[in-house]
Amino acid sequence: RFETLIFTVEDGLATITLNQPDKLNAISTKMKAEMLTAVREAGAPGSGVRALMITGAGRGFCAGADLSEGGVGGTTGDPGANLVDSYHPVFLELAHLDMPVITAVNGVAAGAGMSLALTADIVIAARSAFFLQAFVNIGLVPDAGSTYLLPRLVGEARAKAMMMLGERIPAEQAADWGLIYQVVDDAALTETATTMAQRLAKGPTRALSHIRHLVAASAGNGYESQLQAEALAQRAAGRTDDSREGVQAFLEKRPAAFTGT
Ligand code: T3D
Repeated sequence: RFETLIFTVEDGLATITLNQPDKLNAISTKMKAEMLTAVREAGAPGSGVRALMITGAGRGFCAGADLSEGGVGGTTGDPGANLVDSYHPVFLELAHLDMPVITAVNGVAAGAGMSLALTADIVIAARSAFFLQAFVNIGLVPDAGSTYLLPRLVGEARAKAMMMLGERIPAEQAADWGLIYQVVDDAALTETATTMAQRLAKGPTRALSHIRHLVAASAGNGYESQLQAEALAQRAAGRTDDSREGVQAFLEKRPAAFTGT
């Protein structure tokens, strides 16, 4: 059904595998459209999806905008319009998902591909992967959320050095900096990330969703507003079946069986 990615759903876990390995899964116009469709399907009411994992086929995770298509920068293209028209819908759809998102970064994450990796709640990378703010190397500025996410994750000093120098940051260094959650051996990435994503797909989905939206909101909220936001989310979480089940399971000294409701 899709040409540029593989989309599967199994036991509540949706997986998008970017699948243009010859160009390190660079983001073509077609890929953006297909990503939007896939993310929307995952998030659609009644889809049964409770977690989303994004990874890449081959040796790259995603090399950012497909530069072979033309239209990126130069005198003919309008990258600003490209962003608004076709990147932002995908990235906003991802940001608004009411479920946890994991990226399994199997290789280079460059340009908007790095931005994509960082949209996840949990980023786990193969040891050979690296992160690259490639934009400056082609005379562009970081986009698709990088100027928002990166300083928050690693602080302005490291963020600006990455953005201005356009150097490769190896996965281990990225983890040391707090840019990503975990690094694992290349051979262990798929299994480790899938196990983590499956666990999230069986988690208390409503609470997990509130957690991701609360943390996102914290960037723009003052302390008092964030306390309010927590109280509202906690009221909603406290009314879920999963909350009742979690407490009951604790009292009965058994693992909780969450249903996502
Ligand atoms: O208008 C808009 O869309 C605005 C939005 C902009 C968002 C952006 O993401 S701008 C940034 C775009 N991305 C880049 O500038 C990264 C370009 N790629 C690289 O710097 C390097 O390829 C990597 C550091 C990612 C990987 O290096 P390496 O040495 O491991 O691999 P390679 O040999 O350079 O690439 C392998 C193949 O993938 C190669 O093709 P070939 O020669 O085997 O036929 C290469 O051309 C292709 N490839 C890599 N990146 C892209 C790409 N093809 C198209 N677009 C790419 N971005």
